[in-house]
Amino acid sequence: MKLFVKIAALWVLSISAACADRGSVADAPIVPLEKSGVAEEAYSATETATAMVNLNGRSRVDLSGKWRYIVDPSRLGILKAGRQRGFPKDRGPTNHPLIEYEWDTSPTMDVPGDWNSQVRELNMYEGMVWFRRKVSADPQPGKRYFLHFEASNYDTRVFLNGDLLGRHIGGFTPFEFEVTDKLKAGENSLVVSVDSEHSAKTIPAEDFDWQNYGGITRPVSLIEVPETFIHSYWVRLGKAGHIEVDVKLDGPNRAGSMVDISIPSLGVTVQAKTDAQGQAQASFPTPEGLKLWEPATPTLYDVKVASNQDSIGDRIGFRTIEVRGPKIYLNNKPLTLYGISIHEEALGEIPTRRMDEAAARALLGEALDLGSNFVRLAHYPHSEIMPRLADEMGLLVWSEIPVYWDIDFESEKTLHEAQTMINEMIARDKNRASIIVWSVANETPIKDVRTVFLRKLIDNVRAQDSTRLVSSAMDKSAKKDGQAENLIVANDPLGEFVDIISLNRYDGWYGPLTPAEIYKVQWETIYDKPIILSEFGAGALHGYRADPLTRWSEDYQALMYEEFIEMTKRIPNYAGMSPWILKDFRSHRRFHGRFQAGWNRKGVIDQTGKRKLAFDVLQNYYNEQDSREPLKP
Ligand code: GCB
Repeated sequence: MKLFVKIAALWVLSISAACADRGSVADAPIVPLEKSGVAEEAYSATETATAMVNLNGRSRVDLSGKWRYIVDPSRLGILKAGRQRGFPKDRGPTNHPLIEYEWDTSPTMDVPGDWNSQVRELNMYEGMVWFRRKVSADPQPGKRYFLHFEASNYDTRVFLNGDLLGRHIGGFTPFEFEVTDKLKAGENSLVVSVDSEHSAKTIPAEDFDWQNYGGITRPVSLIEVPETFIHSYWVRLGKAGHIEVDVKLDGPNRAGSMVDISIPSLGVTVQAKTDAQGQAQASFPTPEGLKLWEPATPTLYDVKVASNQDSIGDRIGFRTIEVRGPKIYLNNKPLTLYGISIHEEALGEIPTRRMDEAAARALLGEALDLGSNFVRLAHYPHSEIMPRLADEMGLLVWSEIPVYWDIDFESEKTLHEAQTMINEMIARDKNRASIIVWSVANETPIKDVRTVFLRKLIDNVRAQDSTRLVSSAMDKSAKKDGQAENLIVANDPLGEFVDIISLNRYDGWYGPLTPAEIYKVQWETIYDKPIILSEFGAGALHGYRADPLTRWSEDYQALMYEEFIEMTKRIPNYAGMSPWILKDFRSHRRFHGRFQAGWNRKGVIDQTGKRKLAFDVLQNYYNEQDSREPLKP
């Protein structure tokens, strides 16, 4: 069969991007925006399709660098009826009295990046900012071009050479627009508006406990692919002990094409033919000698997918994950999750959402040093770098969408947006063996409309992926009459639909108990399912030492960890934990002047990585449990 020596040269780029924003565009005539195709209705009418997978395997120009920006708190850059505005038009200097902006002299900031950490005045800003970058291109016949955004937070509109390409809602998942017919040879103007404001209608809504980093927070690329290209693939170990493959081609020759899938080091090559939609499936028995992926031995294989015109490689691990009764099984062996929760915020005195490989390695490296075999990537899909590194480092992953606290559960539109977030999360990461749990929400109120909403999300996840578990972090129990004060009953009706009952508990911090009274907390469950503590914790300022019953001290936090570890013995069906949280993180709802000053202090390390006493408590516990040793049958 034809192989994939199909050639790096194929991937050599024929596009070139301007290294920096070069400025100086001649005066452009003023075109009424109504005639330019940029009308307000168009903004809400556009939507994106799920983006292609695995950018690393593609021919692309990384558009990272300094982009010009304009802060637009009144959203004047969007055409308002009857007004001559519109930053999308890449005008140069002009004397027109109604056009009071000039891209070429506007300030610059780094993309990818959040504006909060880069521009002092924008530290707490929530609203609209416009960005512009010049992109030089040399489009080749027979090739297709896409502008791909790995994420921008929250509501993004993208314009190329003044035309709206589309709009994307959601701050943490990738999206792209095809620009094959719009990309000019020479210089192009790429203008992007990003609005980070949250409302009762957004996901999350207005109240959430982390810094709302705004901006084009993850990389933007101009991707070149063949006319018919490999849009996506999914290679995994299925339940029946077979390796299963799905491939999707996009382009005029997508139907009836042969695709080859190979795992050279296992001597496997198979072929499949695409259907009318460009989709092909293959399934083959698990090859002899296949080493399963698990934390102690995170084996990854080079996998290649090739079609007539395209080929792409990835590193993929194979494992199974299941729940049977109250236990979780990885590769058929009982598994306890020894984890830690992590926000997407880099270590450092000036916190940022921008995550490069070094920043991601630093966070996951701390999780490994703790002895974790598991990380909860809270509260939204993190940069793709995280699950890719987790694959390499042997960390199991929980990945979630930002349905957080109370959102507009009544709204069809909100449901649609949440479904899109799930689809985009799964599409991007389904080849990552490390991800074992898709979670649809965090701490939502118990009410029917919520349960119906989340059940639809869960059904959507299950329809797409039967090789992972589904959960949702819960915190409430429906109280029974006469229930003892310190009794926690895992009985949220949502529990019926998830695989793992995950509970966030803050006894000893938000409730009336002190850490010394946590021994009084008792547990019951109505579900024959595994229970994990998806959060617990206490705020502590690094370096503040005091009596263990003094709030905000490291000693108080350490005692809480000891008591919660002890409490796990009283939790029925106990299957693991991901305490809250690895690192102190920025949050605008943390007002305590002395101890918080805008930081949630529940980290077991502070923002620069200094470890608190609780780190040692957790590390000792995990090491005593042989948390990273090979699993036993
Ligand atoms: C929670 C939330 C988490 C908060 C944490 C806290 O229950 O899930 O997002 O940051 O509590 O520190 O209060």
